[in-house]
This record gives sequence, C-alpha cells and structure tokens, in this order.
Amino acid sequence: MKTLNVGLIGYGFMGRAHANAWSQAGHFFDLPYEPVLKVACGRQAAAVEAFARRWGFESAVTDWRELVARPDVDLVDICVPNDLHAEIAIAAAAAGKWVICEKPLALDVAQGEAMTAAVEAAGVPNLVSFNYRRIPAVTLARQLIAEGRLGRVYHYRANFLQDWTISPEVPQGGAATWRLEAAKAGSGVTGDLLAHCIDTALWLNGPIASVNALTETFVTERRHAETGELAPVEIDDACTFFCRFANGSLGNFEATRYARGHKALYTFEVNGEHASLRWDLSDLHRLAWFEHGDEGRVRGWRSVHVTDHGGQQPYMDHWWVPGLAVGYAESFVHQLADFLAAAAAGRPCGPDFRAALETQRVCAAVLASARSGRWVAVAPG
Ligand code: SOE
Repeated sequence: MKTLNVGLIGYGFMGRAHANAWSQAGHFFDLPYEPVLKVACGRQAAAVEAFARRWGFESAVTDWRELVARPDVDLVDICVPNDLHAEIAIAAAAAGKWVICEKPLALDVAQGEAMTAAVEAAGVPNLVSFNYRRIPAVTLARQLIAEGRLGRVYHYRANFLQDWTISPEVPQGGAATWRLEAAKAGSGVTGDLLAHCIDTALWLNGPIASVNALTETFVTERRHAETGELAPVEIDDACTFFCRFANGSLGNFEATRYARGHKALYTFEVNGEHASLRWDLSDLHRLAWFEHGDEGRVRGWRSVHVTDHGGQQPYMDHWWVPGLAVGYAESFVHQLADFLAAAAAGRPCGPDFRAALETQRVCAAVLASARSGRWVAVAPG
C-alpha cells in the first residue's frame, strides 16, 4: 500500500483530535493509503517534542515553513488558530501538498477565496474539518433528507450553546483563549460555533439566500492572556439570525457562550411536509425522527439509536458490535477515512475548501447584517 506522510501543525485541542484520528483510522477502516505520522509542528520545542512522542510522530519542528518545505511530507494538516490558516494552506498547496484545514476556513471571505484558488490551482485534495457532518446520526439525517423522506422542507433551526466566557476574568488571546481575540479568530461565536451549524445546514438543506442577524458582546473589555493589558473585546459573544434558504424554507440559528449550564449543546431540527428530524450533540448517537405517515395510534417521535450494523446506519459496520456507540473523536476518524477514499478515487471530499468558502460567505453576511441591522443577501459564489 502507498504511504501518505502526514505533517501536522498545532498540538492543542484540534491537534490531539487529528493526531488521534490519524492513529486510529487504519485500525477501523480499509484505507487506500497508509498514513505515516512524519512530523508534528508547534512553537514550543519541548511541548511539540512531547506531543510527537505521545502520538508517535517521527519528528518535531517549531517552524511550519520547515514542515511545508520538507519533501518527505505529502499532506499538511492545519490545526492552528484561524489567523494562520490562509498563509499555511496557500504555501502547502503551492508546494503540492494535500491540505486538511481546521474550521472555519479563514478569517474572512477574501482569505477563503485565495485559499480555495490555491488548492484548486495546485489540484491537490483538500478538506475543511467540519467534523459534525460525520457523526453517524447526522450523516443518517442527510441520507433521509436526500432520499426525499421529509418532502418539502419548511423549517430549519439550529443552536450551538456554551457558557465558558461568562466570567469577565476569562482573558482574550494566548494559547487557550485565542478564540476571544478578533485578530486571531476573525469573529466570535459566528465563525467558531455558527460555522458548524451553517456547514451542516448547507449540507442538509441547501444554500442560504439571505440573512438577518443580531450580535452582542456582553463583556466589552478583557485582559490579554500574554500582555496582561486590558483591551476592548472585538468578537461577537452571541449571535442569532434568521434566514431564507434557496429552497424556500425558513431558518433560525443561535450561538452563544453565555448560556449558563450548556457546555457544547449543538442541536438542529428540520421540519418537512411528511417528517421531521432532530439531533442533539449531548446525545449524539441518537436521531429523533417523526413520520406523519405512521399508523395514527402509534405515531410519535422515535429515538433512533444509530449504532446498528448491516450497512443500514452510516459508519457503524466499522466499529464494535450493534448497540455500542461511538462519539466525538470518531467523527474525525470518519472524516479521514472518507477523505482518503475520495482522494484515491480522484473525487473531491466534502466539505472541501470551496464548500467551506460558502459557509464563510454566510458568516460574512450574518456579521454584515448584524452591523447594518438589515437583511443581507449571501454573496454569490
Ligand atoms: C469552542 O469552544 C469549540 O471548541 C469550537 O472551536 C469547536 O469547533 C466546537 O466543536 C466545540 O467548541
């Protein structure tokens, strides 16, 4: 089997999720390539060396340019803060490497366009890590909608609720809290959380035509984790928007880091003419399903435990025995298995950079609408 030498940049939360997926994918899926953990990269030498040892990378470097320039690296996996995505992805594509990039694609649409142009000009396989698509229950939702089981869709609603920034003592900037610094993150909950909801929505329900949004920044000054200086907060702490999809359905989306009691509650519900479905990240292996055509006496919401074998439920044949669930980490394994199979077949794997650029465009329209207080059309791709 052909080997695929992986260079992974970033050893934080996402670096661990991706390193785990690279290690596990071949144990559970018949991959067309054998991933080799060639080199890990991070700014702190001791930390990246420890990371490389723990996850089995052959080497460690502290400069991403060195990793991208190495002839023995085939694929660059970008798991660093958002402000570095564009520069690294464009350099990697120019060097002919395959590119996987953490979400959101970029700080803004202009960067996303340059990144998309770079991977497309280089003709390299590319993927953006919107991992929730590959939770089996979410993939099943997509299959049911694509089969037309819901009929005409009327409503799509999604929430992503957290509570970790309520205290004004939480700093901005730095390794753990860069998501609160606009220069590093691009935006707040819109790019970090709603981007997930939008990616899933575009996949399940098609393009979003126009949006009307409201954002709020509840804590307006925070200390910087590195300098200690008090500085204005320039990200959105909460965002809520409604929208029209191109298929005529109405959408309702909300994300916040101020929903006390919710750590990462991602939910969506789709209501169609014949059926409805609902999914909840805190019960991620279940899909709630309501079918109007059921016999009236027993009609009601079913709670489908998406863990069965026999090719019926996505991905599950690759795991344990029927009834035993998989979770968050495995969505990254599924992502790699799909990406490598598609690359071997010469097919794109969604969401590629172009698909993630559409999510970036919706995020930009949401932020523009919040600024202007008006409806904003999503810019055409
Ligand atoms: C933020 O807390 C965060 O970690 C996001 O950055 C991830 O994309 C999301 O999956 C969970 O929440």
